[in-house]
Amino acid sequence: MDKKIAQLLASEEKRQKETITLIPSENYASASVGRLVGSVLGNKYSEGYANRRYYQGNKYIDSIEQLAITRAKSLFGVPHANVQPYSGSPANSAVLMALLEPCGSAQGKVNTIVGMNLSSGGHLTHGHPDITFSGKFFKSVQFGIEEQYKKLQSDSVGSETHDPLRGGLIDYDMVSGIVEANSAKLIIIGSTAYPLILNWQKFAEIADSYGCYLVADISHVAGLIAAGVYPSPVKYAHVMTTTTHKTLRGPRGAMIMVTAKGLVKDPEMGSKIDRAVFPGLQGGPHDNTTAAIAQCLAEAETPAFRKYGKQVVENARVLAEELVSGSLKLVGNGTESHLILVDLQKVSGNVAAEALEIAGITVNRNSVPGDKSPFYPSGIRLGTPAVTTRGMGKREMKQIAGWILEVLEIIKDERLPEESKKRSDFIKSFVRRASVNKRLLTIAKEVRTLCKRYPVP
Ligand code: DSN
Repeated sequence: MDKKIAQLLASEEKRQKETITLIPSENYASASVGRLVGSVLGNKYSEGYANRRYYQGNKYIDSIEQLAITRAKSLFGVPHANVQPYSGSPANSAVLMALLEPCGSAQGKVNTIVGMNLSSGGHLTHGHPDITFSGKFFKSVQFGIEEQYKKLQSDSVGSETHDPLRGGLIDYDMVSGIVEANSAKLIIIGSTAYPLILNWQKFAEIADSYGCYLVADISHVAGLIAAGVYPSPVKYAHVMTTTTHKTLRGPRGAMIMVTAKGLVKDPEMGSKIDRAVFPGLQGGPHDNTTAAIAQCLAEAETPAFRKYGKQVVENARVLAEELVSGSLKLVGNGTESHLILVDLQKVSGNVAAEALEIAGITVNRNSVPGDKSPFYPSGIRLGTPAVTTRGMGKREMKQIAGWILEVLEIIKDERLPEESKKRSDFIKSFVRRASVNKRLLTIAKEVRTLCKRYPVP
């Protein structure tokens, strides 16, 4: 291997081994998944679908793709699956292209989509305005949880009315009003930073009342659904999209699944989606990824994976409880999934994420409901899929929570300048100071000691 790239690979391997990954969308895939991604399957071209390819030599590729499809259908209980999308955003774009009229279409009528906004825990592809395909090619109207979140803050602790773990933070009546007022054609729902359970049934009631498609983007929770520890939208949604590398612990890829309910609404839905993926938006599928998807779906059917999913949620619950006892403020006051969103209030998410990285704990800065800038947000997002894969449990979650609380205490007086032009310099100078902070460096050493006991796969 070229020396430079080999050195960089070795450094990244070391980083992954010696630090704690709490980014909730990251995980460690199995050695078999890795082997397939790096296999000869990456040498092949196979535009089209099984038995309908544009290239010769696809005998084995056809079987691999069929196997992945059969396993996806069986694991998630759906009649149709497409395993070719390159990743989550292309998967969502294919669904919108398949089911809706974009602006500039021959029909001349752009359709409206409704999704949850980014700072409330939705995703860019759920209609984020102006800068994404979903907000540019379609009319997008978004909803958020800002009001409920504000109300929860002003309520006394333990309030009966706003116990988030009993009803979530979403105002379903408000969503219904938005769908009706805008004659929406499609609702796309899924969370990247909403820690509580989404009520699929309520979204389905809204979609069905107004004749909309309901698309459930289960990217973050697919592995939890497979393990039976998070509710599946399969009975409620028409389409489910998912990436395959998060809690599902497979390769970087994605799938689109049409449910039985989807085929009742439109028997052609499966073929419309297949055509939108290829030739609509993509070229040749990544056959190495397809094989690795087939592998991760087989892994996800095992009792060991069910145990893993249960432990992911349990670990997140323990971590959240410890952080709350340390007086941190969590969006939703806790978690019902694999992820936790900490509202840092006065400290910036950027500063906290940098300090934690110096201490050997990798998180990402994240918007909290109502935040204006995703670049300078006031939260950090944590999750337990990767540490659980390493075998960590309750005791380690308590230890990690202790380190996080300590790091946040060290930086509690750091304030991001109001003036946005000064912010980047401030963060650079903060990183310089923090990189020589003795306690942060000692925590990093303690983290390395813990990591040695829990090797990555
Ligand atoms: N980047 C993914 C995440 O971190 O949640 C979403 O696309």
